[in-house]
Amino acid sequence: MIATETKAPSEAESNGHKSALTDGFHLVVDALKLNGIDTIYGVPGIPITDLARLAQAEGIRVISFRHEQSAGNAAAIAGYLTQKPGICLTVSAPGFLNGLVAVANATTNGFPMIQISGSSDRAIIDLQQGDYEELDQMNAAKPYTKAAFRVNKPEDIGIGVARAIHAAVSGRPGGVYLDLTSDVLSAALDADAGEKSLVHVVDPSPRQIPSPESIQRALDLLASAQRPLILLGKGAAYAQADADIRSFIEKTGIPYLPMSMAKGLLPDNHPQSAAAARSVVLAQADVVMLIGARLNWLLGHGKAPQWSPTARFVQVDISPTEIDSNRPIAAPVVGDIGSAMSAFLAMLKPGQIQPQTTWIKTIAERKEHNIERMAASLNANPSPMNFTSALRAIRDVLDDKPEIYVVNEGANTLDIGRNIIDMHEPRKRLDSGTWGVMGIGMGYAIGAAVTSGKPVVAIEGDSAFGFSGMEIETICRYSLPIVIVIFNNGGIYRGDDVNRSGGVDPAPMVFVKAARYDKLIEAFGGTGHHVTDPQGLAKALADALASGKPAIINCIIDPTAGTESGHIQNLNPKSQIGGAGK
Ligand code: ADP
Ligand code: TZD
Ligand code: MG
Repeated sequence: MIATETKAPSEAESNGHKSALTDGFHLVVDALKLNGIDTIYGVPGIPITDLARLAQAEGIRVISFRHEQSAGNAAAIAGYLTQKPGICLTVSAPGFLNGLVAVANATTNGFPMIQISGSSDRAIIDLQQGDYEELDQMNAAKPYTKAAFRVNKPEDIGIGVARAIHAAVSGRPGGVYLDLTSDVLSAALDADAGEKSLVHVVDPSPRQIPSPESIQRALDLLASAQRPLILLGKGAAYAQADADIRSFIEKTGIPYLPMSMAKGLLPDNHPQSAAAARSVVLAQADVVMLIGARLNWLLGHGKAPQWSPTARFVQVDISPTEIDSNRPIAAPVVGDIGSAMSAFLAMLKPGQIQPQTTWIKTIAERKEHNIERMAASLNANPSPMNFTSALRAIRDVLDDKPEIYVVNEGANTLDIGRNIIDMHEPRKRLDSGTWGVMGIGMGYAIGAAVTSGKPVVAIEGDSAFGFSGMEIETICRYSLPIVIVIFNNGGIYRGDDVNRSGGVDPAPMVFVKAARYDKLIEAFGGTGHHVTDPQGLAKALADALASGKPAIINCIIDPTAGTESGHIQNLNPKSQIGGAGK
C-alpha cells in the first residue's frame, strides 16, 4: 500500500496543492509485497530500522536475528526450499559484510537470495571522507554474488527489486546484492508516480527446455550402457521435479546415488539406491547421468581413482558452462531439470534402457556386505556414547516422522550423520553443502521452520554450533519448533588434543570439557536436556519433539571417538618434510 494518510502534509499540500506523497521506505515494502515476498530475515539498525518496522506493519513477517550471517543463511535456505528469493536485510558496512558470507555461500550452493542493505552517503563514500559505516558495498559484493545493484533514485526502487529477483532465481540460482542508499530510503516521491514505478515480475525463472537432440543423445548413451548410474544432486532437489525423477529412475531401473542434500528425493530405503555401495558404483559405472550435481571436490572431480577413466557422462544442468568443467561430458543436456525429466520420460521407449543384471546383482551384494559390516558398530553401545550410537538413537526416533527437517553440520557429526540418518522426503536434509561450511546451523533451522511451520532437528557438532549459537535466543523469541542436538565431544573433531609446547593453554582444537550447552537455552525460556546414553538421547528427543518447543539436547560423546576432519582427512596438506604440528 502506498502511504498517504500516515504522513505529515507536504509543503505542496500545505500550499493548497493536493498531491499525495510516498517515500523510499514504502516503495521498497510495496515492491517486495507486489512480488510475493512474505518474509524478511535481518538485523535492524541505521539506516534500515524504519524499513524493518514498516515491513512488519504492512504484513511482511520480519524475523530479527542476533547476527546477519545467520539471517542470510535463513534467507538462503528459504530460497532453496521455496524457489522464491529469500530476503536478508542488513545495515551498512559491518552488518553488510556479516551478511555477505551468507550471500557468498548461497551463490556457491545455487540458492536464490537477495541481501538488501542500507548504505551511507555516496558522496562521502566515494571521496572516502569517513562517513558512519562507510563502505563501497556494491563493489565489495560483486565478486561473491551473481549480480550486485545499487538504487540511486527512489523511482528506480521497483526496477532494482525486479532486477534482483530475476538475477536470483533465473538460470542457476544464487545470491544477489541490492544496495539502497539512505537518501533513496528517505526520499519523497509523488505517490502515483511511485506506484507506477513498481514492477510486477513476470516468469522470473523461465523454463529452459533442452533440445530434443540432446535428450536423444543422452538416451542413446544410456541405452548403450551396461553399468549405468544416476547421480542426484541438490539441483535436482531444488527443481521440485520429484515425481518425474522418480519415474525415470524406476522405469529405467538404473541404480542411483543421492548427494547429501538430494537424500530423500527418493526415500533412502528405495531398492535402487546404491548409497551403501557408493565406492563400487563410482568406480565401475560405465555411463553416469548427473542430474543437478557438479563434478566438484565432493565427487573427486569425476576423475580416477574414484571413477573409471573410461566412464562416459550425461549431465543435466541449467548452466551451460558447467559442462566439461572437470571431465568431458559425452551427452550434455542443458535445460531446467523439470523440463528435461519430462522430455526424457516422453522420449523413453519401453525396454530401451536395461542395466545388466550382473550389475544390479553386484550392487545388491555389495550393499548387503557393507550393511552387515556396519551392523556391529551401529548396534554397539559403547560408554561414553560415540557418534554412531548417538546417531542410531536419533535415526530411530525420526524414522516414523518423515516430515521433520534435519539440519546437519560439523565434521564427524556431519559425515557420520549423513550416512546414518535416512531421509524419506525431498528437501528435508539441509547441511554444510558445497563449501563444507560451519555456521549454517541455526540460520538454516530457522529458515526451514519459518517457511514450513514444521519441526526441525539440528544435529550439530559442538564446534559447528558455536558459529551461530546465539540464535537460540531468536529461536526462543519466535517460539520455533527447533530441537538442537549438540554432539559434545569437547572440540573440533576430537576433545583430547594436547598443547605440544607443554604450556598451560589448551590445544587449538579443544574446548571446555563437558560444557553444559543445555543450560544456555534455559536463559531464554527453552528446555535443556543433558544426556549421556542412547536411551536418554532418544527419550529427550522424543519429548522435545512432542512439546513442539525450542530445546537443546547436550549429548556427551566420547572425546576420543572422532577422526581428524571427519571423512576428508586426505584434504589436510601433509608437509613434504614431515612432522608439522606433530
Ligand atoms: P551437489 O552438491 O548436491 O552435488 P551441486 O550444488 O554441486 O549439487 O550442483 C547443483 C547443480 O544443479 C548446479 O550445477 C546447478 O547449475 C544445477 N541446477 C540448479 N537448479 C537447477 C534446475 N532447476 N535445473 C537444472 N539444473 C539446476
Ligand atoms: N570455519 C568455517 C566457517 N567453516 C569450516 N569448515 C571451518 C572453519 C573448519 N572446520 C571444519 O571443516 S569442521 C569444523 C571446523 C572448525 C568443526 C568440527 O568440529 P565439530 O564436529 O565439533 O563441529 P566433530 O563432530 O567434533 O567432528
Ligand atoms: Mg566436536
